[in-house]
Parts: sequence; C-alpha cells; structure tokens
Amino acid sequence: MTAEYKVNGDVAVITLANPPVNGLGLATRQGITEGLAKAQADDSVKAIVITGAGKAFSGGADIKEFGTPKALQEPNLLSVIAAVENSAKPVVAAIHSVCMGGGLELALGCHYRVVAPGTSIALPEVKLGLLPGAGGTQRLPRVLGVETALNMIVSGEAVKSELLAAAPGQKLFDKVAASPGSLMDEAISFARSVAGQGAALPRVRDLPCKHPQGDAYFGFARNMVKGMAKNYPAPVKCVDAVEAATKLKFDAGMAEERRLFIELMMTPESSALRHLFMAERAASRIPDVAEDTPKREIRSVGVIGAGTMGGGISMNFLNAGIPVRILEMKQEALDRGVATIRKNYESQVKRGKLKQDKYDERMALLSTTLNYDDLRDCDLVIEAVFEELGVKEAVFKELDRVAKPGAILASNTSTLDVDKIAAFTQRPQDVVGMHFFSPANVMKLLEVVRGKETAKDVLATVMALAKKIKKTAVVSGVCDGFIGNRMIEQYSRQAGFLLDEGATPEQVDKAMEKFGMAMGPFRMGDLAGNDIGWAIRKRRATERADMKYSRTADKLCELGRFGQKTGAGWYDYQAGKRDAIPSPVVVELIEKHRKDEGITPRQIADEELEQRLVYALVNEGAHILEDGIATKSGDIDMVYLTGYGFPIWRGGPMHYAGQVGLYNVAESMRRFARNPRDDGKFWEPAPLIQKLVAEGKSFD
Ligand code: T1G
Repeated sequence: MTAEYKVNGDVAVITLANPPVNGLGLATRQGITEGLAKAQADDSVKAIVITGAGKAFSGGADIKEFGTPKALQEPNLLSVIAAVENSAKPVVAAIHSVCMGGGLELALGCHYRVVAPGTSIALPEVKLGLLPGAGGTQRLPRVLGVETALNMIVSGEAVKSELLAAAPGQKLFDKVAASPGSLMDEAISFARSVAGQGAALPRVRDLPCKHPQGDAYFGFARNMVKGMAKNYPAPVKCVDAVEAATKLKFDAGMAEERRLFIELMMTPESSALRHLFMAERAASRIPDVAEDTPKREIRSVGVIGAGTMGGGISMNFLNAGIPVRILEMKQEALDRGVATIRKNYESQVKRGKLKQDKYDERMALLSTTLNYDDLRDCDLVIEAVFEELGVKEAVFKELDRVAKPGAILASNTSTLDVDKIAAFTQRPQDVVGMHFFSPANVMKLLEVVRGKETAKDVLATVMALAKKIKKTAVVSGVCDGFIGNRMIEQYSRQAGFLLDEGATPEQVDKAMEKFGMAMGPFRMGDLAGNDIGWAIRKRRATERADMKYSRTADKLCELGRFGQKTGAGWYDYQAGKRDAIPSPVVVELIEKHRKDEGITPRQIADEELEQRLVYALVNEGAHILEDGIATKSGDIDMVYLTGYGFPIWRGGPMHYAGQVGLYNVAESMRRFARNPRDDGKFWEPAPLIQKLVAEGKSFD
C-alpha cells in the first residue's frame, strides 16, 4: 500500500507515500480508502488528516498509469474523493510543497484544508491535453470564484498558496500554517477543533457557483481561448466544463466534466502531450549510466570562439550564474563577441525581460583572453570554432596541454567525428560533444554526443549541467549528423526530389507549415544559409557517393543564392525584410533543370509532400535506433520538438508515426520506393519498422 495510516491521539493521519510526487496510483488510492474505513470504524478517532510524504502533497493522478487498466480500476479517483467527502468524521487536508491535478481535487473533496505557505497549487491537466477529471472544474470555482478558477484551469499554471489564501472571499483554505514545519501540528489541532461538532460537515459541492454575466463572460473566454490554442482542443473544453458548473446542479456538472475528460483522453493531442511529458524526463536518463553517478563540479567554463555560437553558448552559463572566460585569436574578435552579448542583454533589459542588476551580474561573470593558459582552471571548456577537423585538432591539442586534469573538454561540432576529436588529446575519456543549436542562448535542444571513450561521469555531469542551463539534453552516439541533422538530411533530400518531380518550393513549404512545422524546408534553408548544406554535400560527394541529391540546391548555390543573408535563395527578399517572395528565377532554374534531366513534371498532392518528408524522418530515425545512436524513440521526438520546430501536438516524428500506424507508414514507404525517380534503397522500411509492424507495435 502506498499510503500510511497512523492514529495520533484521537486524530487518524493518512500519509500518501508514493515517491517521487505521491502520484495517485491504484495502490495509493486503495491506501486512502482503507485508511478512511479504519478511521470510520475506530470510535477513538474523531477526525482525519490526509497529507503527503516527501516533496509533495501530491502531483496528481499517476500519469504513468494512464492507458493501463489500473487507471480505471476501483477505487478510481472519483470514488476516493466521494469516500472522503462522505466521511462521517471531518477530513482535513494538510497541504504542502506541491498540490496539483488530482492531488488538489482530492484536497477539494476534504471538508477542510490547511496549507503551508509556499505551496504550489495548480490544475495543470490542460498541459497534458486534458482537463481536471475528478471534480476540479466543479469544485475549484466554488471556492475561488469562477474567473480565478477558470484562469488557473485554462493556463494550468501554479499559484502560490499564500496568494490564493489572501484572495477576498476565498474558501479554498481554512487556515494557512505558520510554516511548512508546523503544518502537521496545526492541521492536527485544527482537526481536533472541528471534531464532534455534530453539525453537517462542510462540503465544497454544497457551495453555490454562479457568474453574474455568465453568457457574456464564457462567450468572451471561449473566443479568447480558441484564438490562443488553435491546435489544442483541451482549453476550450475547460471553459465548457467550468460553464457547466455555473449552469448545472453539482452531479450533472460532474457528469459533464467526465464526458469532456474522456473525450480529451482519446485525442491525439493529449496522447502527444502525455508522451512528451514522460519523454522529456526520460531523455535525461542514460540506460547504462546510474542516476547516482558522481558528477564533476562545474565552477567555471571556458568557451573558445566568440562568434555567434560561442557568444550564445556563453550566455547560457552566464544566465545560470556560472563564470565564463571566452578565448579568441584576435582582440577585435573578442570585442565583437562581447559587444554582441552585451547587445543581446540590453535588448532583454529594454523589453523588460531582464532586470538591470541581473544584466550587470551576468556581465561581471564574463572575462576574455587571447591566451590558452588562462583556461587552465576551467572545469569545462567548450570549443565553438570553425567546423573543420584541422582547426579542431589545433584547439584540442592546446586544450590537452593547458586544461587541468579532470576538466571536461567539449566540442560544439555539428557534423564532425567526436571520436576523432577526442583522439587529438591524451584524455579521450574527458572529451564529449555538446552540440548547441543556433541561436544557442535561445534553442532548448542540446545534443550530448557520447564518444567511444567518453567517461560515464562526464556524461552524468553534462546532463545535470544541461538542466541547470535550462536545456533539453539528448544523448547521441557518434555518426554523421548525430540525431537531428542525420534525419534532416533525408528530409531535405526528399524536398529536393519533390522539386525535380513537379513541386515548387512554396508548395512544399506551405504543405509542411500546414502540417505544423514552424518553417518549411526551403524557408528554413534560406534562414540557415543554403551554403551550409552545399558544403556538406560537397564533402559527402567524396565520403558518401551513394547519397544522391537533387541538383537544384547546388545550382541555386552556384548562383550565390544562399538565402536571406544574400538577399535571395529559394525565395527573393526585399532589403531589411524577411518575407519570402516566390522567385521567378528559381522557378526557371527548376524548370530548366527538369528539362536537362528529362523529367516530365507531375502534380503532387500535399499529402504526398507531407508524407515524403515526415516519413523520411521516421525511416532515418528508425535506423538511428537500430544503430544505437539514440537509445529511445522518445529522445528522437525530443530532438525534433526542441530543435527543429516539429509540431508539439503531434508528439514528435516517431510518436506521430505510431498515431498514423506503422503499418500505414510502411505501406506509404513501399509506394515511394516504386517511384522511378527514387534510388529505391532509402524507402525500404527500416528493419525495426518491419519488426514493429509484424508485432503490431509502435515505437513508444
Ligand atoms: N504522475 C507520475 N509521475 C509523475 C507525476 C505524475 N503526476 N508528476 C511527476 N512525476 C514524476 C516525473 O515523471 C519524474 O519521474 C519525477 O516525478 C519528478 O518529476 C484526474 C487526470 C509535480 C511539479 O500534470 O508538474 O491529475 O520520470 O522532474 O521538477 O484531474 O513533476 O524522473 O522517473 O517534474 O520537482 C496532473 C505533473 C496529472 C503534474 C514536480 N498533474 N508533474 O516537478 O520533478 S493528471 C500534473 C509536474 C490528473 C486528474 C488528472 C512536476 C511536479 P522520472 P519532475 P519536479
């Protein structure tokens, strides 16, 4: 049982004990109802207190149980709350730390609530594509008022207990304890004070729930929410559920909430958001690196290179209060880099995103040098120099000479072989890839590239450091392009072939933006610079002659059309503007290219455009799993959601493939393999996909 029962004089205390956050899984729910039954049967018990052990009162329903029979098994959460509410003896919730979702709904079923200051109170279900499904939409408005409750339910954001307790007329908390330390004593003495009064026990469900201008208010709220959450059905249903609380009797309102909750539980958006909640947390776990692996202390960081990447990388550490020393070859490069960092902070101060004193603090942590010897005390050095192995070799040889023993030496390389880089030093076990995505101080994704010799404590240190600098870190093995770029390569190849076959850049981009990508492949190329892909293709032409591409991208670059930075790429751009204008030059280039290749263009439906690009990610992602470059499909999803603008409500390419059905995905791939233009090899469904289809499974 994961709820303890203990009698303290004439008060029974039920303590949820399901670490880490007292998720209300089946065993915990059983523990509560059994404790309640014992308390009812024990005449010496006059009142009951429910609380949570450890770092939470309760983080809500056990998300890990969703989709399993346990989630619905009695006593389900509604039954538990009914048992609390119908107790003949007063039940007092002693709330501390975190009280969220089903945890708050459980507290709302109690007759009284005593809360410690500083407690985070939330109904965050909307962030999982759901709504509070155990009475939250019906009870919270009754104790906080309709508008405050609706704001909390639609936003899912946590509010501190003392703020809510200070709201005029609130009935959520009967008492705020002096401190978290005195909570239990105060809750137990409060329970004694309300015991044996004989009068009917106060129940939230009996409170009135009205809004003076209901129709107008909910109409306005519904329109606002619809506008903000166009790809997510949950927020609007939150409005519907709270409106039901003002229009229906309690039990009818509960039935309406249940109906809406079950509807949302079945949506692909909720499936995606729940997948991501778990995948984001799972990404920080490395299968063969124990969670308690000792971590090296990172008190100061060296960054080599003060360019766009070096500056952005430095800001991440300055923001986390970690001193940074930037090294460059020339003073003017240093000055330019520091000026860019300063300008970035100043614009944040201007926009009210950063306080002046914080800005000053961060700049005070920044130092610069032209001399490698000044990096000798750094615990971590990250190089962000020119993407060429010879340059990396010079840097790592110098680092090997000056860095102190135990310093972690990281490369920000996006395509080079981390094992080769490690081999430039006598300490390959201390070398790791830390691949930031531009702009490095903004993009959440950090690919942590694990070399053959990278030590486990180096990995554990970097993963913990990533959390500290608010990055989503995903471990990748060493291969060309790691996880993200290896997959985007196939995505871009298909985009090029689609131009050969009859599509325009604009048609492909629009199809992918309709799918939900932040930016289509051609607009993305114009933003990042088409010359980057051009250089990679040139390098690959010798290393990987098997990799065929459409020649259109090269022909575009031969015209110097690198994208926004040259004022023209796949699209034309007006000076100082970012609007992508379809270019007659590009249309002519593509048409001429088709003639040269003897291709008769065909009309291509958006569905094929979308499938060719998204399934290219899926097939390459499957190979990445087969090669052990990524250890979990959820990691690949996290890479695409935090680094490549994949739509969150689809859960990432691998989760999305499961939603479509791997059988259907494989059939589409086989259809593409029959396309005479294709080299046939790529579209053979990866063996892992074929295996999962045979077993009727998905990647998740
Ligand atoms: N169920 C199961 N596990 C949970 C969990 C939950 N509700 N919340 C957290 N965990 C795990 C998490 O996976 C991780 O474990 C560990 O706890 C620490 O999490 C009917 C249906 C509570 C504020 O949405 O917001 O109630 O993956 O790293 O930063 O209406 O976790 O490492 O093994 O986030 O201290 C509604 C979600 C559920 C709250 C703690 N509740 N959780 O933050 O730790 S639906 C939520 C959080 C519901 C009812 C509906 C945060 C936290 P592992 P962490 P943290």
